[in-house]
Amino acid sequence: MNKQLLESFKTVLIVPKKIIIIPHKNPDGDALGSSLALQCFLSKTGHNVQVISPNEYPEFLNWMPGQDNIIKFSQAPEQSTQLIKAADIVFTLDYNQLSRIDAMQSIVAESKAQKIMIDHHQNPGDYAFITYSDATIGSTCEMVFELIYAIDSTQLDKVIATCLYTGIMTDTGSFRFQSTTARTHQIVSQLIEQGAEPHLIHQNIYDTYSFNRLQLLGNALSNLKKIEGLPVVYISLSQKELNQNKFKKGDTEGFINYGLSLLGISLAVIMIENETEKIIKMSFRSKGTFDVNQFAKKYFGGGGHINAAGGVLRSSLDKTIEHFLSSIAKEKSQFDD
Ligand SMILES: [Mn+2]
Repeated sequence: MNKQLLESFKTVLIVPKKIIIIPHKNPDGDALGSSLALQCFLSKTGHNVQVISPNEYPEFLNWMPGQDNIIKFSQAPEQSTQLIKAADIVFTLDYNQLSRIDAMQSIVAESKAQKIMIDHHQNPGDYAFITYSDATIGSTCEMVFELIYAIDSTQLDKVIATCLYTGIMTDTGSFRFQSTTARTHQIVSQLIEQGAEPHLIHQNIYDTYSFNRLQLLGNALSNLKKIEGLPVVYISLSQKELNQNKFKKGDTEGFINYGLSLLGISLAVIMIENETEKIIKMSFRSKGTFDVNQFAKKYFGGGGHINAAGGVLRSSLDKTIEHFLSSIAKEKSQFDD
C-alpha cells in the first residue's frame, strides 16, 4: 500500500467512529473473512463497528469468529437501514460496484457516511472516499492484512489471523491459483505465527459436506461434458436435480474446480438453474491466458477476474447451454497455441 493511501486511512480512523462493514451479496470466505478481521481490528482500536451482510452466507462459514454478531439485511432491513444512516464510515469489502450489495445499494449510496472500498477486482467504481483497489492481489484479506500491518501490527491476534487466513486460502484455491505470490506466503506465515491453525481452518471449510451435497457433486460430475476439439468442459445442474439432492445454499461451491482438474483443460464452466429467480447462474474458471472476465462480460453480462468470473442469464438452462456453446465457438481462436 502506498504512503499517501495509508495516510488517508490513518486520518479517517484517528478518532473513534461509528463504522459499518458490508461484504458483497452471497458473501464467500474472502468477503466474510476480510469483514470480520477488519471489524475485530477496528473494535480493538476504539471504534464502534458492525458487520451487515446483504443476505445469508453458506453454512461452511458459520464457524468463523465473530460471525454470530453479523446482522443480515435480508432479515433486518429496518435495523440495518438505521445503522447505515447513523454511520460515519461504511467499508465495502471484496467488491467495487455498489450493485453487488443488491437492495442495500441505494441506502449506502444515499448515506452521508464516508465510503471506503477495499477490493481486488478489476475496473473499480468511483463511489468511495478512499479507494484501495488492486487487481494484482489474490484476495481482499491480503489487502486488509497490509492495512492492519501498516497501521498497528501489534493488534494482530488469533481471531484476525483466523479470519484472514480463511479468505486467503479460499480465494487462492488453497494457494494454487496464479494470484498466489511470495507475499501471500509471507502474510500467511505471519498469520500462523499469530495463531491461525491451517489444518482446522481447512477442515472447517472443506470437510463439511453433507451426504446430499456429496451426492449432488456426483450428479454434477456425471453431467460434465467436454467440447470436442477444445480444452473446455462444462457442467449444468437443473433445479430438478438440485431438488432431488435437497440442495442448500452453498452446496455447489467449488464444483467448478473439478473441471479444471482434468488433464489439458483450460476453461471450466458451470451453469446452475434457479427456478425461483428465473435465472441461470454461471461461473467461469480458467488457467493461463483465456480471460474469463472479458468472456463473462461480453456474453453473459458478468465479470470478475482474468481466471475467475461469474455471470447471470435470464433464460432457460437449454438456451443458456446453446448460448454458451455458440459464444465459445466465436472465441475458438483464443485456444490456438
Ligand atoms: Mn475476493
